[in-house]
Amino acid sequence: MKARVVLVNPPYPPEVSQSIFLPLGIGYLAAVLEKEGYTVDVVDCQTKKYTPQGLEEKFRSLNPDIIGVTSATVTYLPALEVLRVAKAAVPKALTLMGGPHVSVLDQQALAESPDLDIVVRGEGEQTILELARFASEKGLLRGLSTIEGITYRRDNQTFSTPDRRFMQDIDSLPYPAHHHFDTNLYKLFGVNYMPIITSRGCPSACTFCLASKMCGQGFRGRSPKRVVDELEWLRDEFGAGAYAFYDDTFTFDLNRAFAICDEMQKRRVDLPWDCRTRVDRVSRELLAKLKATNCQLIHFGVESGSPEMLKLMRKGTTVELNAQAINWAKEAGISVAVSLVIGYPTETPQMLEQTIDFLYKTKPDYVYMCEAVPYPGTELAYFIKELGLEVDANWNQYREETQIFKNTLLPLERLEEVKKAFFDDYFSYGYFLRKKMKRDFYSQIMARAALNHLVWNNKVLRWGFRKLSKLRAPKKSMGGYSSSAQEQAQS
Ligand code: B12
Ligand code: SF4
Repeated sequence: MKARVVLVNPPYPPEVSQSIFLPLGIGYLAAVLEKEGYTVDVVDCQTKKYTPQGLEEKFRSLNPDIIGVTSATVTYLPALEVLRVAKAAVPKALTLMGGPHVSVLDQQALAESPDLDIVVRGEGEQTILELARFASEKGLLRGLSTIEGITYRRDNQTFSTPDRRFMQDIDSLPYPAHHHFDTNLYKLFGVNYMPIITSRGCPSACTFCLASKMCGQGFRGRSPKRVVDELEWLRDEFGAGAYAFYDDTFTFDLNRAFAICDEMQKRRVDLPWDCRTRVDRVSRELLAKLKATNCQLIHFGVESGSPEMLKLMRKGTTVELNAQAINWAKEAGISVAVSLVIGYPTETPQMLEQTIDFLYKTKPDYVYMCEAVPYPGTELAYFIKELGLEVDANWNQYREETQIFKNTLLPLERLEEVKKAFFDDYFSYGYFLRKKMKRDFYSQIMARAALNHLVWNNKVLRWGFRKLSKLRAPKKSMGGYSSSAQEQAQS
């Protein structure tokens, strides 16, 4: 009998307000399993709120052989709670966890949770297929030592099999199994904003980022034809209204990026889209080409306006390259969002001022200010340990808005002060109106972020907003781009 598999997207911790999004990892795992004839159910605890009893009931009714939970650091503790409920409901089920947090802290996860049987490290498609095959054919926990990329417990000991090599032919992967999700629940401003990943791997190794560990440093791109097939599929089957290209560095291979645009033009795929890339992987010509295919927003990892910080983060870019890419994109008519890492160890108030000056000089359309978060496995995490800085041990706090360690040179109060002063100025009424009047999808998201900020900072407006709309007051916004789950629901 073929194993029945349930895949779970855990909830965010109750104190965290985050955007909800179609989880691509689960989508890919479900797709490869279904392609091989396994029955898969998906439980998304972010769009549907379950009580522990409700979740237990759900698992019991599905009665699966395997229950797999995904997790990042911020969702790790809720994911353990899902496993506790899962084991109580279906004790025979083999429980798995994967994702960036446990790919690094595999042993710790097994030690912390008696309800977790196996950690899947790194890319999971091939591994889950092999686990499903074992669960179906050979009986649980037998022959695990032959499956690469897992860590498991047996006789009170943990065993790690060798890392699995990254898949080379990612074109052979099926499309993510979005049919398991009600895509209406992930809409933004009524638009079906559908995610796509056209490549895996990032050849850079910035100290604060885990991407090259999760997907490898070798860039693996899908063929332009297959990419555009998927774009058409998203449009025709799911009513996509805009595309989010979630590749780590979409334009790493400039020729491939040109070829994707050619294919989009040829096949008249012209919905608005946005992508993420490095400032040293764009040219004027490429940006013009992206614009011609309706790329409306480009996200650059600018990180800092201080050359010293860029060096310390091993970003491999310069302040000049950052400014040049922003100018080029604006010249091409594409809006620019920049992400910054602030509060990095050894950053001084003067360095932070350099970053703020950079923003005033280059005037990007949107700014994310992300705290330097020492995700397990990053060089930043090791650096902080080396410096002996005090670190927050609560995984629920590991997100861009929270300070996780104390930078003695740049106290939290100072950081908050600088951030607030910047956004008070940046998110002006003028900014709000300009974006609102532009009417395109991305400008509406930016206008909403500005409105949140304006409302949050103005007592009268906040009071009026509550009274008039009878909606809960928007959460404080400090430049986070994606709207929270509540805002998504309201939009
Ligand atoms: C795109 C992206 C996003 C998108 C989401 C895309 C989507 N629709 O899924 C957006 C912008 C919304 C996003 C949000 C956030 N992200 Co993000 N994101 C990424 C990025 C660039 C790619 C992730 C991706 O989709 N990969 C492709 C899919 C197929 O891979 P995957 O999800 O990792 O799943 C595979 C394996 O992990 C494994 N697997 C995963 N789960 C399971 C479960 C089982 C049972 C098994 C067997 C296997 C398995 O198999 C999957 C298939 O191969 C990564 C960097 C990277 N390259 O990994 C960062 C990354 C995952 N994000 C990160 C972070 C921190 C966040 C945020 C917390 C940021 C914040 N707001 O503070 C939020 C919330 C994340 C959350 N809830 O999980 C960190 C995670 C670090 C950590 N230890 O937690 C990463 C690694 C970047 C970094 N800073 O280093 N993110
Ligand atoms: S921050 Fe961007 S460029 Fe740097 S390693 Fe991560 S994905 Fe690659």
